[in-house]
Amino acid sequence: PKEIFLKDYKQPDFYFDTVDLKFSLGEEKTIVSSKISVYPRVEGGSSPLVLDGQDLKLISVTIDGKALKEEEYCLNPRHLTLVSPPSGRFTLEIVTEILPQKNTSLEGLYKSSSNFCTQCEAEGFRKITFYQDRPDIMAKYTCRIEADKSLYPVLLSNGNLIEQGDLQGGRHYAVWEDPFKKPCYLFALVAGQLESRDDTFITRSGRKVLLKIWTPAQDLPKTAHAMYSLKAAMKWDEDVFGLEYDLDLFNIVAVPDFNMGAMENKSLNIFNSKLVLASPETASDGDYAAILGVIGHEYFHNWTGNRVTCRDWFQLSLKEGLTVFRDQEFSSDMGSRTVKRIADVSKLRIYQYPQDAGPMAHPVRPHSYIKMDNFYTVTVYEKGAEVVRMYKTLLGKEGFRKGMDLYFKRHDGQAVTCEEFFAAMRDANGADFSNFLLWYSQAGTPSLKVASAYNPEARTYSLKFSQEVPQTPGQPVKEPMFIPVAIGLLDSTGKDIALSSVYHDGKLEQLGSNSQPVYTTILRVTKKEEEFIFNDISERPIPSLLRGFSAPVRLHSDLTDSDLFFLLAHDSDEFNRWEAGQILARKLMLSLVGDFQESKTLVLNPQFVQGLRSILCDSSLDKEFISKAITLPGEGEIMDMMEVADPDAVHAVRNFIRKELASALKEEFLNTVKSNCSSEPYEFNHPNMARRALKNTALAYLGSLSDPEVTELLLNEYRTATNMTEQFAALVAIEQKPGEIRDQVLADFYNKWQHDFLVVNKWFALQAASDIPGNVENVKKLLAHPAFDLRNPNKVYSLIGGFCGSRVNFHAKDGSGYKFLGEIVVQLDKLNPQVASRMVSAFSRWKRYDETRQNLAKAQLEMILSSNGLSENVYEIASKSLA
Ligand code: HT7
Ligand code: ZN
Repeated sequence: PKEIFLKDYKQPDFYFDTVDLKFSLGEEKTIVSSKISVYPRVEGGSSPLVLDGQDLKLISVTIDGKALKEEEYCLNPRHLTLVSPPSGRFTLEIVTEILPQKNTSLEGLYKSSSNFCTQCEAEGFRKITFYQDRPDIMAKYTCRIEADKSLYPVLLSNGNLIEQGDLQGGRHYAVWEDPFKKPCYLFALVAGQLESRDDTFITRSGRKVLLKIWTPAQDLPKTAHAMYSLKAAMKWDEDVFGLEYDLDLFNIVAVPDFNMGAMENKSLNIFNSKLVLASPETASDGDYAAILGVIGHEYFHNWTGNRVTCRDWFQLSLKEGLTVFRDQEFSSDMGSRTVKRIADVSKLRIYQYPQDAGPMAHPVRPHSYIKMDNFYTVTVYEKGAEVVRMYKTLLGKEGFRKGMDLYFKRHDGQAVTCEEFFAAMRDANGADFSNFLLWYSQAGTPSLKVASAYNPEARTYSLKFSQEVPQTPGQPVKEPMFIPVAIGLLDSTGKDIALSSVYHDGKLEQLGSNSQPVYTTILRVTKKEEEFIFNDISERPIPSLLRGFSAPVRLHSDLTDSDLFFLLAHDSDEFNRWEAGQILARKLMLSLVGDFQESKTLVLNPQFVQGLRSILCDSSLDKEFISKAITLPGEGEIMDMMEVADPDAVHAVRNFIRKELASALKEEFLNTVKSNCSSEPYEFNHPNMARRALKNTALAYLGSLSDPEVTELLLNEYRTATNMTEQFAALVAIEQKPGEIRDQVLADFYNKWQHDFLVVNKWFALQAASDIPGNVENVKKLLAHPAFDLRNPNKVYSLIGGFCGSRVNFHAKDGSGYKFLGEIVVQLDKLNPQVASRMVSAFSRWKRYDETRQNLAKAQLEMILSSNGLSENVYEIASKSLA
């Protein structure tokens, strides 16, 4: 397989300005005709025109109406090359035949249930027709669709519907025209039996936009929340960024077979049904929140991605990092900012930090790839969003908005790079960002150490920072990064100290005054070692470091346990209150893991129990915050901190602490459950979600006890729940204990929900991730369950992905979990390489484990690599994992 490098980027030799597509959709084959107006970058040049194409049958190719002779083009499995095209403008017409019904890769044109749909990002358009499939080719499109009228009554594409009518033989057609230039990855087509929920949005300039959400008729009642989310997103983008929707129609289509979450095709977003369909009975609060965020995300792409797009795929974070940041902010504004920040930082730590420390580590802007699909990663998305957040932290809300305005003013209608975004932020604010661009090019999570010293005589408080960026594949030597550290200092009563000035790098900087006190300031750490000295500090303060998680780094401070308990109780930065509790819990868990490995009796620190009790019982705190604050760090996070990851020890210790807390705080947890019950109908709003989150966390703790009173309570909760959030939480708690009750309740749940595939996926995921010993056998049985289908990505993510998330069973020391995954990956790769490569990633950190596990996992990776006809997708992940 060929590796593609950022440094090799070249401007295209030819541009396209209009593209007229015609699809004749059939039951066996589909004929695609394209008419492209082509012009060379340099008039009179003599370059060949190389078009990408995959799995296409070429029917004809003409230039300016003349069919090309055989010697005038070259065809191979990946390209159609026009050997010497005209040196001026010309019209290229190509006819191809494709087989969407046989396309199980779910990229290009494919069938989902009985409907046609497309997925072109990143490089799926080349499976539809021969084209320069790269984002810097931007053209205006029309699209004519012809199909059987009874099978496909609805025909959709980008832009505006300009013509429709009937044809002979029971067929009909529709013609769509998109007035905006776009890269081909934003092209979309949908044809099928669908109905729409309709609504309107009046933009702030008074234009009326028709909004349509399309699903099979029976699912329409479940689209109300998606419509609410879309309207909220449209309003938010106007309010916060002044960005208005630019067409009179916005379509969303929900499809059950989709490799990722959703796709931002211009005015025709296509969504995985999971992220559109919701009712209180079938979707949890988590699902509702995800729908809000993803509907927002795809809508926000209309400006950050579509109007201004990427020059090449290395710049993916330009649109994805920025748009994740925008959806995070949107969700924060719609709910609780602190809780959203905690959720986003947890996601970063649980998924991105391990990637940054493993064989697939890559910069936010990767330097190379074999298959671009493999770079839709948490690094590009989530770390990319943290990079955008740092601009905002450094510039403030107004400064950031100025930067965004300039970015659109300069680049609307263009395909640009991350430097252009950086320059807009810098120029709009006259800012000095020193070496900030390193965040795009250096992989690895920086480690930041802080040592503090108080000088009572001088009334100064010093913080000495030292940073280290770890080695990552291909990057053995790193430079120091620009790390914005938001900091506050607490006095002995827990109040924020007003910061007057800070001395740094030979300069004194004034921070606040009596009339304008400053309680949080941003230190710009840019060197390997650096000291900041705060003046006029009258007592030894407790520092609240990296407030709001102001940079994606691993922070190592010299805070003592008592400092951390103090911050947990008093910090005005709620994020850091949570963080203090997490640091304490991580320390505690690691020390108990050591005890477990030395076969010592485990004893839980009573101060920790007391700390959690006081959080749990503090009625002044937000309930969702309490739920997060009393949740222990995940097993993965603890394993990441160990020299050699020991899944059994970490699992045993986490369970031990959970049980100890549950029995010590049983009364408190029971009261929490009781006082957070409600017979009101389900509502998706922060107070209600927070109430349910707290109640469910308490139930989960109680579920770890072997206590008939608790079992009765859980069963009652399960039976009487009127919404999925509460019913599923009870089921999860019951699932922890193997036995007859567990089996009966799982069977009952399936019987109740077997008609709803999204709920059945939850049922698969719960059982797959179970910690009950030897669960691999159960998962194998579920593979043969009539509701399972290896061709549907959601089902694969639930059952196989769910299983890989279970530390004890996936990492079983007999290798049964690894063998199971290895065999499935080979099978899956034949159907859907993108999904198979996501699954094979579960092996990528095999070197973190003991020798026995290493050998077992390595053998599976080798087996996968030696299998016949392996896709480039899986090859890239498996080979990099072994390197
Ligand atoms: N921009 C979208 C990316 C996407 C995708 C990428 C590769 C393969 C399949 C895909 N489906 C969607 C999603 C997003 O907004 O981030
Ligand atoms: Zn996106």
